[in-house]
Order: sequence, then structure tokens, then C-alpha cells
Amino acid sequence: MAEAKLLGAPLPNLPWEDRAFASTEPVWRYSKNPIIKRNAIPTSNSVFNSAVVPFQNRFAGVFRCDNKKREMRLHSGISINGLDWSIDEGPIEWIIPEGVSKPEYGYDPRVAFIEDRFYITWCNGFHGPCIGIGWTQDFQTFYMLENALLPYNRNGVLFPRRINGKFIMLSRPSDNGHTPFGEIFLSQSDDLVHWGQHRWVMRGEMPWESTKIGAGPVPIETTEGWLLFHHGVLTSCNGFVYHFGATLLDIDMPWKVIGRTQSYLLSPQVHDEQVGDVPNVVFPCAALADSATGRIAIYYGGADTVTCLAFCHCAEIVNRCLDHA
Ligand code: BMA
Repeated sequence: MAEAKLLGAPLPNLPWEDRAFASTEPVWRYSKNPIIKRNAIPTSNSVFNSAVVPFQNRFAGVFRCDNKKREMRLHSGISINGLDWSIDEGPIEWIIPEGVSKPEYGYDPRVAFIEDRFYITWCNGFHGPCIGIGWTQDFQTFYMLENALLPYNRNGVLFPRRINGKFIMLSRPSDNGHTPFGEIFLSQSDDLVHWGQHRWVMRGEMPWESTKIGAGPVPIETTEGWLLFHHGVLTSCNGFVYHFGATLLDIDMPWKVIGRTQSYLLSPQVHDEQVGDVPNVVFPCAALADSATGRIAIYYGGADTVTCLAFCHCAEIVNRCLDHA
């Protein structure tokens, strides 16, 4: 089979570090993790599970900053190199349509550039967690839309383009607590307001994802299908352990799984992932990809406390999905 290639735009300033010579890992950590510490802004208790995108030859992002009252808030940020971030001290103030409730809280954002603007999806507090959606064009003014799906739901992730004329969103129906179950579903929309034509996508199959799974970064388009990184959770005697793996979805019918990694790609094995406010969590919310080189940089939260970076090659991950490795 031909080597899988990325179909998006080149990104010459993608943050990158080569795999260590002695390593054979498909995903390897940035040697200077964490890239964002818990106290990156004066009010923050922790900055993690955050989403970044290329923006005007630089990078922009929406960050989960839990404050010292332990309120979960979304903040906007900007970076020249994708590594050093300047995060606004105040949370995003949404311009909210008539009749839509102000978010009670917001966490675990994803950002997708579709057509002419950046869409943000996040876990929005609306009588429990549900999927909030909004947009910006400049990372300064943010417009909220109607909540996309009913409570309780988390991990709302948009595809970066329409498929068969429809906007497509993955989500993970849940409960109002620390949900002990979860499978990925897909919904379709003509206008990003009305969602339907729901499809079931996948459940956890392997032990590392046996409790629940959820979509991670915005899916990445490749010649072999959509590459989706997803988190997978197992329940140990000491609580949940969050890993991540990858799945390849059909390009035109993205509810169809072509292949997936049987082994996790990253699990919490180093200090920033094992020690923090919630131990043993790696939680990816964004990935940058350079189609010229096939390189991918994955942004993930470590132990619900800091933001970390890892790297991989598109073709190697796609091969693992197809080989069920
Ligand atoms: C999930 C979400 C994530 C978090 C994870 C581990 O339910 O709340 O934000 O990283 O739990 O605590």
C-alpha cells in the first residue's frame, strides 16, 4: 500500500523535535514538557486540555484555565512558535444569542478552521455538561451559537470540512458526574445549529480504553482516511487512567472505522502526566500537521494540570491503525 500522506496545507513552522535515536515509540514526548505550566497566568490553578491552530503565520488557541476558585474557564492565547504562549488573563467573553444561557463553565475546547472561521466546541455548563459551539475570526471577539447537543455530553469535536455537504461532529454522551461509560457518536448538520442523522462510531475495545473513550483533536485528513486520536480510559484500583490511541475513519462515511490501534500510543508514564490534580491523565485536544513532511504535533493535558506536547509521523500512525498494532 502507498504511504499515507496528509492532505491539508503545509505548516513549515510546525513545532517539532526528532524522535530520540534510541527510541522506537510511535509517539514521543517533547523534551521540554510541559510547554505551559499550571500557573501560566496569575489566576490559574492549572492550564491543560487545550486547543491550538495555525493563525496568521503564528498560532492561536483556546485554553482550559481552571482558576483558583476552581472554576473551569476558556481563555484565548497566541504564540509565535507554538511552544511559548501568551494567554489572556481574563476568560473569553462570549457574545451570546438571545435566549441562550451564559455558560456555567467551559472546559476541554477543540478548535476547527472551517471555510472562513475558527469554530470552537467545548464542554459547556448548561444544567450539566453539554456541547457548546461558537466561532471567532480573530481570537478577540467570540460568538456563541446555540448549544449543539443536549446534556449530558462531552468531547464534541468538529471535522475540519463539510462531508457530503454537512457539518459533522463527534461527541460522547455521558452522565453528570465522572462518567463510568462512554462511546463515540457522530451527528450531522446543515447549519451548525440543528444536529441530527446520528450515527454510532465506536466503543472501547482494548483494556486501556475499556471504561470509556472520547474523540480528541479535530480529525486530520489523510490519503487513507480521517486520522482521529482518541482518549481511552481504564478503571484501576486507584481510579481512572487516561491514555490515547488512534483510529482511521472512512473519508466519505466517517462513522465507519477502517482501523484502529490496539495498543495505546501514549500513556501516563512521566511526572507531569502521573502527578498533578488528577493523576495518570494524558488528554489530547489538538494536533497540528505539516503536509509537506507528514509530521504531526499533538497537544495534550498532563494530569489535569499542565499542557504538554508530543510528536509523530502520519504514515507510522496510519500503518498502526491499518495493522491493528
Ligand atoms: C474528564 C474531563 C477531562 C479530564 C478527565 C480526567 O471527564 O473532565 O477534562 O481531563 O476527566 O480528569
